[in-house]
Amino acid sequence: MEDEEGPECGKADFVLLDEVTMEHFMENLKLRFEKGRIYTYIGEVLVSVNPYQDLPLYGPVAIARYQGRELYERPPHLYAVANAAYRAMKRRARDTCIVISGESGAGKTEASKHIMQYIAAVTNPSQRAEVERVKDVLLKSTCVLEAFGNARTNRNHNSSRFGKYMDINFDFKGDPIGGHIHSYLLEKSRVLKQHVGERNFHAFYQVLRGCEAAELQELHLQRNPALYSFTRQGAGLADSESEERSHYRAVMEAMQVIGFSAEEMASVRRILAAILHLGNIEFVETEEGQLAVAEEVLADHVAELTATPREQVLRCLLARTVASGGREVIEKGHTAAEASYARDACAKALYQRLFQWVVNRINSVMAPRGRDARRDGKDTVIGVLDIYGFEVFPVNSFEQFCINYCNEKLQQLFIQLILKQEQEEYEREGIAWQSVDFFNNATIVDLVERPHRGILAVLDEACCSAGTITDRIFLQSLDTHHRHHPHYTSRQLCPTDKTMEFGRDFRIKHYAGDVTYSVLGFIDKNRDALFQDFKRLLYNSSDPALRAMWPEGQQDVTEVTKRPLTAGSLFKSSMVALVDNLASKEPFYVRCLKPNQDKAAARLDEAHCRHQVAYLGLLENVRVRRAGFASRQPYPRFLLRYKMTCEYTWPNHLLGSDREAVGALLEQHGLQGDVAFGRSKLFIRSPRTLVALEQSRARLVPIVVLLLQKAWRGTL
Ligand code: AD9
Ligand code: MG
Repeated sequence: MEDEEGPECGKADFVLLDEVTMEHFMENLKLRFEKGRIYTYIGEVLVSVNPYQDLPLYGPVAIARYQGRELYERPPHLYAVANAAYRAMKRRARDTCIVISGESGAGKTEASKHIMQYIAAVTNPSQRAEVERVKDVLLKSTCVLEAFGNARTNRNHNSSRFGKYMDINFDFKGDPIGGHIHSYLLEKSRVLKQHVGERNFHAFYQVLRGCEAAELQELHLQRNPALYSFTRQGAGLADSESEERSHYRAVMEAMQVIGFSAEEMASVRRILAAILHLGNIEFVETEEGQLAVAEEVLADHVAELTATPREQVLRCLLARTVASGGREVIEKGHTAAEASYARDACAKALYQRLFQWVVNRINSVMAPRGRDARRDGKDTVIGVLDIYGFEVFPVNSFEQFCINYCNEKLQQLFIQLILKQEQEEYEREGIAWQSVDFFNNATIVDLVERPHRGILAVLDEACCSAGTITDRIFLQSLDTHHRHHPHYTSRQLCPTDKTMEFGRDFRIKHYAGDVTYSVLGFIDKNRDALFQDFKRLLYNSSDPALRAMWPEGQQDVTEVTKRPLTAGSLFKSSMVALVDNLASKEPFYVRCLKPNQDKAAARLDEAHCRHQVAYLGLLENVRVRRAGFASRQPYPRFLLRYKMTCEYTWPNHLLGSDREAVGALLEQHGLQGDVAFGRSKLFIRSPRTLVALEQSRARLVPIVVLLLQKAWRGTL
């Protein structure tokens, strides 16, 4: 890796483009991508293009090059952003965060891993044991969470099916002393059903392929994923068996390092197996017209693996207990459809609780120790956000709706912070501000989350109504509320549009493109009901890990009258809290681009990238950055870079202040008319000035290097 980039690599910062047009932007992006330069700045924002191949950009040598450097000293890199966030936190004792965004498959998760590796590599020079332990857990947690929370989709072979925000806590020395993971809405419907060509969560295949034969036998499982309804649908697309086995071993080892006990890991395997067996249970009617489980042995397996009584498992599958006024309860038999529904709800809930339990266990071992003792305000945090990217599938449901709403929220935050930050900086430095027009997606966020009429509120209303409201009626209600909204439409409102189905689809014009959602299942997924009997059953399990996942199971059946919050409203409040949290920290942004739809190495599909550049608002980002000033630099940093170009400043200036020295330097170049002097920074209006300075520096660098070499060799 070279430290300097020549002109053949294009502009390392889009702010330096001669003109801010899509053509110029794309030309630079393409040129850099072809040269293996996948990173480019827009000021302090990093634009990253997924190379879909291993490039020699990472590892200890590269990390050392970025350690302790300023952002512009080296070619653009994730390490530089990680370093900037780390240094800003340390220098100013302020919390910072790194927000990684981009569509599914753009490289967010990989980016977050590089950032964590950088932070782990540059901290704890004194090798304190506790800090090393925390770093190990931080790094290993990714592998475990990916096993349980990621899956193969048609967009990405390792797609995050949950949102992840991780706080890393640092002590006053700048060493990591703990962390906390917040996870957001796991796509649990995947447990039951996967689109053609997709898979269930990795963990299922890893257990099937990775367990020893004897272990599998104990779990009553056979190796072949095609034997299980829940893992069958992605048939033909499985990773190779040896790959799956090595993943399994890596996950088990990571769990061990984190501190999961052997007994806990066995519980995890048993729960995964119980879910697979549950998926194969079917219901039949007996000759007496009674509902029964077709293969009772499967219910036996579920009972054994969840350490619950067989009779009760069967009862939960075939009937439910309902309160019949006062403290009376009666048992009501399921229809076949109700039984299937209950089975599926139980499988989804089992998996979701398992996932949450894994997250909680990791958090418990990462919690900063002696928290109360450290109320001196000296500990600080870097937050890293890696959330599921914007996605569009042939059929989009409640999950895509939530994921895309989440991306709208993050785009909104980006818009607000970028504008806010610029404005604040100009104010702070006493410089006049000139605003730039943005497409503001606030109106789409509002369409989704507005109280009383927003889509989530209308959905909640439908869920609260007693029984009879169907998805179709919910859609009619949406049409009534939003018929004039510029970002909402449906077949009812636009009868000629045959790409939507009557009574089933609505469409949102998202900032990133149009998405048609099918309302089928919206009410059900939002209600997220699970019969109380299952909760009680699992709470009474004699497996302590499983029991801990179902704390509300201890409630008495007659107590359960309060309506639980819906999935949508819980998600909305978690998004609002997330955005508030991010807004309270100093943000650094990584904007990931997906180069093509085929996961092909080294191929940049121009139309696809153009679209992303447009919707991410990257051109506007460049314009805002340049609106008043293309570049700003603290006086000392400016001098460090350009002092060699002026006799008054080389090797060191003797003027009263750095600001005066910068003034003298610019005057000598005749560039003083193009800048404004802020309180602590120099603001440069046109990129040409920067280019002129860079050229002047480039002419002198070889001479300076020669002089330095001679000086070292003692020949000078
Ligand atoms: V999703 O919203 O979770 O579906 P991500 O997280 O944006 O998505 P991810 O980081 O998983 O995408 O990247 C997708 C794939 O691209 C990875 O599995 C790698 O095979 C590939 N990738 C991403 N970034 C890099 C990179 N810097 N170098 C090499 C990369 N390959
Ligand atoms: Mg991801």
